Order: sequence, then C-alpha cells, then structure tokens
Amino acid sequence: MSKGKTDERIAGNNAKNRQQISNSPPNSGYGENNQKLDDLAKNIEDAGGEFLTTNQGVRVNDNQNSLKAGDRGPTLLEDFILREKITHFDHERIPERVVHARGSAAHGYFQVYESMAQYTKADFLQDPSVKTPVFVRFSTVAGSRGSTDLARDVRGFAVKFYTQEGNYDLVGNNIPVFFIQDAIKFPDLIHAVKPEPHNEVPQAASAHDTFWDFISLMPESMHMIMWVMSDRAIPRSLRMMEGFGVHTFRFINDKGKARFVKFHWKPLLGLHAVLWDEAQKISGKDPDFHRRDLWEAIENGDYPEWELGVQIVEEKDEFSFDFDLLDPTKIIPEEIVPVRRIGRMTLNRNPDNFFAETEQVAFHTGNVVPGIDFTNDPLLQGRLFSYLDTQLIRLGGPNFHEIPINRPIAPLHNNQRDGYMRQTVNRGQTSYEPNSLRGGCPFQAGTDMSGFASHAERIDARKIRERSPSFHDHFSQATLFFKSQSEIEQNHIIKALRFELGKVETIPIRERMLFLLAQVDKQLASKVAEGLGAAIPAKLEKPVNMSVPGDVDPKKVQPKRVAQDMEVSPALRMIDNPNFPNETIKTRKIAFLVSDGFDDAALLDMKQTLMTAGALVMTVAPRLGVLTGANGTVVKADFSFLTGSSVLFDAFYVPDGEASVASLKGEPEAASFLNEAYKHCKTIAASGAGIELLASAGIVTAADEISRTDKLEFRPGLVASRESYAQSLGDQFVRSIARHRHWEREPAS
Ligand code: HDD
Repeated sequence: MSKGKTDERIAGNNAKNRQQISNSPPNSGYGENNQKLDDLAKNIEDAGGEFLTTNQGVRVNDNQNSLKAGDRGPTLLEDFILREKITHFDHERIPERVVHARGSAAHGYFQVYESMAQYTKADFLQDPSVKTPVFVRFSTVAGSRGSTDLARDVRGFAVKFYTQEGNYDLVGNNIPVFFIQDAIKFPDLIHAVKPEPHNEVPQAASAHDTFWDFISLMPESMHMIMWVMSDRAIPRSLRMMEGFGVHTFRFINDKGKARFVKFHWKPLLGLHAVLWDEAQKISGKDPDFHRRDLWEAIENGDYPEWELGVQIVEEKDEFSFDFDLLDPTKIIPEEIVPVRRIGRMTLNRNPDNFFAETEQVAFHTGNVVPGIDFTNDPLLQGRLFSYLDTQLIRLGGPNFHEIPINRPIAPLHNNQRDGYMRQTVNRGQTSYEPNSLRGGCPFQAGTDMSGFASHAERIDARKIRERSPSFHDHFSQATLFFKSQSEIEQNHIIKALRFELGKVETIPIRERMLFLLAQVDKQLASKVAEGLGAAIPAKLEKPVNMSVPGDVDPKKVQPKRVAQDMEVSPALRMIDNPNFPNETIKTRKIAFLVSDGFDDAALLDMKQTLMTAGALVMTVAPRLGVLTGANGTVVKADFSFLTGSSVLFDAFYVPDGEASVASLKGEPEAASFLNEAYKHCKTIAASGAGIELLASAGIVTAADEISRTDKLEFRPGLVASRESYAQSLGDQFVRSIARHRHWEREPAS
C-alpha cells in the first residue's frame, strides 16, 4: 500500500468513520479484497477520537493533575482515573517469546499457480484465482525483543495462511535443517545459546562458551552449524532470504493417497547477505535495519515476494535416500528431487499496530488443514506440543484464538467455552456434542465435508527411547554443504568460526569443536585452527559424565544408497546459485555523496537511470537541509555523515561538481564512507571531479589510473568517467551494482 493510501485509510478517526468500516461488506476495499483484513477492520480504533475517556467511557476533564487534598497535598486513593491509567500501564507488557522474541511482520496473500489437486486436497492449493490472506512474521531466535536485527542467527519465517478451511501455519526458518534431531533436546539447546544465566551476557549472540560447549557435545548439529556460520545467518534483507518448512510433511489428495513433501520459499529478489564486519556495525548504527527495510519496502509499494516450492517424494521412495526423510538435520538435495514452484506470496501491507498483530500473533505447527499432515520426525512431534502450550502462558489463557490476528476467516463453531478473556458470547442451552436440544449442532464433518482426518499411517512398534540408526550420519551433509560453497563463502565460514570460537574461553571446548570440524572437512578445520593458534586433536576426549553419543559408531550408520557420489549441490550456495540467475538492483539503496555546487545533470541523470532500474537513491551530505546544484537544482539532503553510515547503503556515487567535491574533501567522514564501502566490496561510481574524492580517500592510488583505461569499470566495482555524466556510465553502474559485491577485492583469509 502506498504512503498516500495509508494516510487515506487512517484519515478518519471518529466514531462515524469506524461505523463505516465495521458496516462495510466483505471485500469493501478496506482490505484490498483480503478477507482477513476486512475481518481485522472490525477491531480498528484509530488513534484520536473526540474526547479522552476512561476504559468505562467516562469523559476525563483533567489529564494533567491527579486528585489531591489541596494543591500541595497527597494524592487521594479515590482518584479512579489515575488508578485505572497507571494500572493499565503497569500491565502493558506480556512475556516475550522464549525464542524468536525479536520479530517483524506483514500482511499479504498467496496464490497457487495451478491446481495441486493431484497431490493435496488442501483447498487453498486448488484454484489459481483464489488469493489466500497471509500474515508472515520473521524473527531472530536467540535475542530479546529489543535486540539487534543483524545478529548472527537463524531467521524465523512463519506464515499463517487464513484459508477457507481454517488456519494453516507453516512455521519455518531461513535454514532448511535444525541443530537437533529430537525435541527433548530443545530446552537444552536454547538454554545454551541464550545469554549465560549467571550474568545475562551476551545478548543475541552465539559466540560464547555455553553455546559451543553444547554444540561440541552434539555432533548431530554439525550440518546446521555450517549453515549458521555461513552468510545465510546475516541476510542483507528479510526480503532476500529463502524459507524452509524444515521437516518432511505429508500431502494427502482426495483419494487419501499420501506423499512426502518438503516446503521452500524462494525470494524473487534473490539471495543476499552482508559481511560480518557490516553486520556488527549495522547493529550499532541501526539495530532495526531489517525491520525498517521490510516496513519501508512495503510502504514504498515494493512488495516482497516469494515463490512457494515443494519437493514431493512418493511413499514407495521413503527409504531410497542415504539419509532418513524423518531426520530434521538433513535436506533432500534439490539436484535429487527438484523444487517445483507452485505459487507466489506477496506481502503488501504493514500491520496497523505492532503489539496487536506482530506481538500477539500465535503460530502453531499443529495448525494444519485437510490435505496436509505430519510425519514422525521426532523434532516435529515435540513442536506439536510446544506451540499451543507456550501461547497459553504468553497470551494469558485458552482464548488467544479470539485475538483478531489469530482468528480464522473460516467459520468457527465448537463447544469450547469460557476461560480468561473470553470475548465470544455463546448463546444457547447446549455446549456439548452429541446433543438433540440443538438439532445435533454443531456436528462432526465427515471427510466428504472437509472434516480433518489424520493420515492412517500403520504403526506397529515397541515403546522405546532410541534413535534410529538411519539418523546416525552427522557429517556427510555438513561436508556437502561446505564443499558446495564458493571459495569466498567458504572463507566467510572459516572467519565466522574463528570469530565465534575465538570468543570461547574454555580451551577444551575449542578443541572438541576442531575435532568435529575435522570430521566435516580437514582443510576447514585446519584453517580455523590456524586462526585460533590451536591444533586439531587426534581423538575426541570425552568430558566426564558426557551423556550423549559424542562420536559416531560407523557400524550403526546405514549404508549409503542414493547420491553417495554427489560432491556438490550448487543450490546450497548464495553466490552463483543457479536458482537465482537474474540479478536485479531493485530496492537497493544507493548513496549519492554530495554538497552544494554539485553538477546538476551528473546528479539528476544518474538518479533517473538508477530509479528506472528500481533502485532507491538517497543523498548524503556534510549537513542536513537543502543542497543547491551549480545550475540551481535544489535537492534535499536525506542524511548527513552523522545520521547516515556507509554500512546502511548498497552502492555509492560521487557526482561531478568542483565546489561539491571540494566541500566533501574537507569532510573526513566522506573518505571513511568510501573506504568502508571499498572494504565491503560494494560498487562505487564517480563522475568528473568526483574522481578526486576517490583519489583523496586513497581508493584510486595512481592519479592517472582511470585515464590509462578506456573501461568505465576500471577496477572490479569501481566505475568512473571523466565526463560529467554519460548514459554509458549510468548503465555500467547499474550492471556493476547488480553483481552486488566485488569479491575480487576481498582479502583471502
Ligand atoms: Fe520453534 C517459535 C521455528 C523447533 C518451540 N519456532 C518459533 C518461531 C519460529 C519457529 C519461526 C516464531 C514464530 C513467531 O514468529 O511467532 N522452531 C522453528 C523451527 C524449528 C523449531 C523451524 C525446527 C525445525 N521450536 C522448535 C522446537 C520447539 C520449539 C523443537 C520445542 C519443542 N518455537 C517453540 C516455541 C515458540 C517457537 C517455544 C516460541 C514462541 C512461540 O513458539 O510462539 O513454542
């Protein structure tokens, strides 16, 4: 929704306006034909209103002074206005999520490309003309609600589909595997990664002893560790990352035939990350970087989009892989089972109120609709318990499904009653089934009436606490992931591990990690060891009382069947990933470094070229206010060198203009802006006198370097022209930005 539209929507704030909204028929336009938004509209209360009132509707005539015995006397207990206001304030907070506390969300819709009836009877996957409303919440895992967006962490990617058959929640992550194979280890994992209990340090970071202590004793986490140490864990934007359902689920068609399915979200803007050095700096400069980015993109009408992909496996092929489909530490490589893209999700509206929607939304892996079912993945099975349980405490009782954001658009009738904060006024004598007094209503829906019937999987087993031997290979896919990365990405993993383990103070923990890394890849381990100034131990010393299988008994590992000769999976890398061939500069933020006296055409024509390609242009100047070009063009300074920062932009341009460049040369921050950009391998362009700023910043070393070549891109990601502006310069700048980073400039580790 554009800014204009938002303003229009919130313009009216009186009772009459609200009346109009609540009386509006479905698809009134309020919700852009989105049934969930129309439903939410019934609860909208715009800020303002005519008179200030208490919660009982009594008008308040003095909101500045409490009721006192004399103007210098004590406050009276009688002051019900003061008491109500303070009491409500005291209770404004609810417990934050125990994990995924830091989140950002948006509304949108999903549309399937063609009917999936052959595979699933799920109603929302049948008709390409149907737009199913969605609410999506992205999150980090370890940090508190107010923590930085740019932590090295997994990103939550939770989608609530408000389907005509009830809510379906796909509660996934941006990484397709998980740390542990069994949910019983989840509290331990989270206790280990959260700030340490004695001093609550560090916030939103895994680089500390307890996390790596746990991991070093948990070899099954090694595949996940490769992903978390990769650039996937520091995305450039929530709009530029993949999503995964992680577990294997089931699709069931109307004939009752089941197939295994893995879910993927493929972002249309491609896969992009920031460097760790940037991530740390962004955490200081703008801890809301991802939240702001998502919000602004939607406000600007640059709606983020993902395609929903599925990998479908026939039941007869369940055992034909060299890993177990039920093991959440494994992927099905896309080269073995291709991802079929079956629909598109578009996020096109920001929430009206963070607390009411983003904070109060309650996801649950158990929210499924007919046509989608579970498998026996022991991690998924544990999650099926956890989510409902956690919402009961977090949202204060059993009626959280009545909170507007959680309410399904499908009709809801049952005999569940009462409890804290019940909103519904259930009329009638009966609250049980079967009944005769109300004609049997509400009655059970047979499967022919969309009643949910669990897949009748045959189970004939002993009750045991054991893990299947088919879960015992903890390293093959970790190795596959590492080997599939480009050299640059491998270096980033090495550096990330050096950083994280370098923060670990207990030497035996580092050693255990080096031992495990050596099982993944010898070179990886030795490079990490080099950075730590340590040696890889020849064998793993089990600490006293270690109760988990610290190493793998090869006799217990199932023989490999399919894909044992698979060396690399290109779909696992971010750089040159074949799934994202079209590089675009859409929504990239380009900083123009300018001051008074800039060359008007050099600024305006370049801006036009970039905007035509879909990028956003912002000016950064020695001060805020307006700037005037040599020929009188007036532009607003969006940032000063104080309020802006190099790490917040994707590319940089210094336009021609003698006076402008002279002023920038006197500004030490301008040079450090460009030097950081250079270090972070971003594209920098200059025209005419702008080149002198590159020279004074030390980026162009030999003064005549540019004259010696007729190439506009005279060094990787450095674009310049002696002319004030030529279209060829703009076109080259666009092509260079589309490569995102110029890794040739990055020093090897
Ligand atoms: Fe979880 C929240 C994703 C394992 C227990 N989880 C939560 C959220 C996401 C995930 C995206 C945030 C939802 C939101 O935005 O409100 N969790 C995952 C994935 C997992 C996973 C992809 C592994 C494949 N989780 C997992 C296990 C357990 C939990 C094994 C417990 C046995 N997760 C929870 C929770 C949370 C949660 C405690 C905290 C807040 C909430 O549920 O609503 O129930």
